[in-house]
This record gives sequence, structure tokens and C-alpha cells, in this order.
Amino acid sequence: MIQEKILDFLKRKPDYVSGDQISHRLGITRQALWKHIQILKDSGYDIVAVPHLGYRLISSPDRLMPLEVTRELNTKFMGKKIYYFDTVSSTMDIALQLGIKGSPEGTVVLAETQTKGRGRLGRNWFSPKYKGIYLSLILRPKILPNQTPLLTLMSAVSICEAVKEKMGLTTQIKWPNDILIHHKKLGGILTELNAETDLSRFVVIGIGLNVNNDKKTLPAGATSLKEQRKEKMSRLDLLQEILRKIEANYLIFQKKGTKPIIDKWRDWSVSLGRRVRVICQKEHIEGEALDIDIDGGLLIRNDAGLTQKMMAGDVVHCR
Ligand code: BT5
Repeated sequence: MIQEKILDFLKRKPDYVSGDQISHRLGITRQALWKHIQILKDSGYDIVAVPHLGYRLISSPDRLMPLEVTRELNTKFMGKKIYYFDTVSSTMDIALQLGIKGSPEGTVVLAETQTKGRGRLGRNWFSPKYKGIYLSLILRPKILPNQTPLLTLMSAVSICEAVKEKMGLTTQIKWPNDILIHHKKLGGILTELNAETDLSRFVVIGIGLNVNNDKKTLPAGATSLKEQRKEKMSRLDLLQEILRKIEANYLIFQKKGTKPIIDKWRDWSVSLGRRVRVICQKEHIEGEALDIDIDGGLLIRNDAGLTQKMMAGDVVHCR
């Protein structure tokens, strides 16, 4: 894409780049270059133009625009196709529609805000504009529908790895889908399966993460990376790393099966070894969270010594 290439030129040089040089290298007229620069400026790029000197990039907008996300992403299939929205009801709805229409594996839907962002069981996901990462991605794994929860675990591991690598912060996973820092919720994962027919079978992974939310605007019990690090963080850097890690872990999952993912998951888990209460619809079980089963279920030993498995639910840590 031509605008991407123009940005590449401008980003490589902190100084002015001559319009002649750019238009010559890209094989476009100076008039066409000027038009593309106007489009970039309209999208929030601060670019100055000085006669005889050329163009200079002063600043980029804090937006998760596809041309920025794909820049130096270096993935095989993840994020090769990105749908970007300023405002949507829920990125899940868009991704589910795209999946039905046959969008390929690795398709990503991003939004700056969601009016009906959702969690599990129709719960709400608070998605303030330009503050967090709200994304849904399509996977087409060759697994049985009952193995879908493993993709939630794989995504959780990928988020923890990305936050550690890019932000230097250690997060923890509360089974099945919460990402925590210091026992406060930083993010959540929502996995939805479309298995109406064999042909349209696909999974949408939804990820919501609080990045630059100020403490006072967060829901009770929640935190953000900004609150933890006391500074504004790059949503773009983190998003790119999450996509890279999900791709890497998904490839491991496909080649080597569940074990390496579950092994990694155990390292990030805050639930294992603790006394927990798991609530699922009207049922609840209390006991020690022993381990994760091969299908992603949580194994709990109750006070009578009986081990039971939960495939879904909300975990409360008792002590
Ligand atoms: C989740 O559900 O944690 C999964 C959230 C997935 C959100 C993403 S955003 C992109 C994609 N598009 C969507 O529409 N959804 C996905 P659950 O475990 O059910 O937790 C929901 C609960 O978390 C709510 O009932 C609140 O208590 C709490 N909550 C809501 N917004 C939050 C936020 N921004 N930060 C922390 N906690 C929040």
C-alpha cells in the first residue's frame, strides 16, 4: 500500500525527506504524493511540508491503524487481513460474520471502542475509546468442538508472554479467561465457536485489555497497564506482540498438541494449588484447584477427597 510506503520513508528519517526522492522511489507523481500525504494528515499524522526541504513526520496518532499494525509484524498468517473500526457494537459480531463469509485464518477485527463489548454469558465489556485493545481474531483449527477451551488457554498464555516481553510486567491467569495483575483484572478472553456445519466451522477469539485507562475510570476490581507502570504505554507495540505470540503458540499447538501449551499455562496460573469456588450456572464446587486437564478443564478436589472437573465457570479464590 502506497501510504504505508510513504510512512516507511518518513519514519526511517528523523529529518526532512524530499518529495522528489519519495515520488521517484515510489514511481508516483509529486501531485499524487501530495494527495496521499493529505490522507495521512486527515488520519491524524502530523506531517509538515517545507518548500525545498520536503516532508517530515512530527508525530503519529495513537491509533491501531492496520498500516501501523502490519508494519514489521513479521507473522506468517496472523493479522495479514485486518478490519479496523473507530466504533463498533462488538468486534465479535463482525468477526463472526466474516468467518461465515469464509475469511481466512488470522483475520483480525480491531476497534477503538465498542458500544456493546461483551464478556461471557452476555456480560458487559467496558471499552473506552483509545484506551484499550479490543480485538477479535478468526482461527480455523482442526480440533473437536469440545477442545475449543484450549484456545482460550493458548490465548491467555500468549497475552501474558506479550505483556512480559513488551511491558516487563508479570501477569497471571485466573482460569479460564481472566488476565490479572496483583489480583485485579487487566483483561479477558471470550472464545466463541461457530460449528453449524463442518464447512463453516471456525473459532473467534475476543481479547479485551486495559492499557491506558486511568485508575479512576476503571470498573471495580480492574486495573490497566498505565495504572501499574504509572506511564502511558504503546497499545500498538503490545498488540503486535500479542498477535506474534498467538501465532507462535497456535503453531506449537498444531504441531505438538496440547501439552506444551498446558505446561506454559501452569506457569502463569494464579488458580492452581489454591482453594477455589467455581460457580457455573446454578452449580458450584469448592475445593483445591489441582490441575488443568488435557482438554482445558479445571480439576478440583473437594473436601471429601473427590476430584471433579469443571469445563466452564467463574472462579473465586477463597484464601
Ligand atoms: C471476559 O468476560 O472477561 C471476556 C471479555 C472479552 C472482551 C473482548 S473485547 C474484544 C471482543 N469483543 C467483545 O465484544 N468482547 C471481546 P467475563 O469473564 O464474563 O468478564 C466480564 C466481567 O468483567 C464483567 O461482568 C465486569 O465485571 C468485568 N469487566 C467489564 N469490563 C471490564 C474491563 N474493561 N476491565 C476489567 N474488568 C471488566
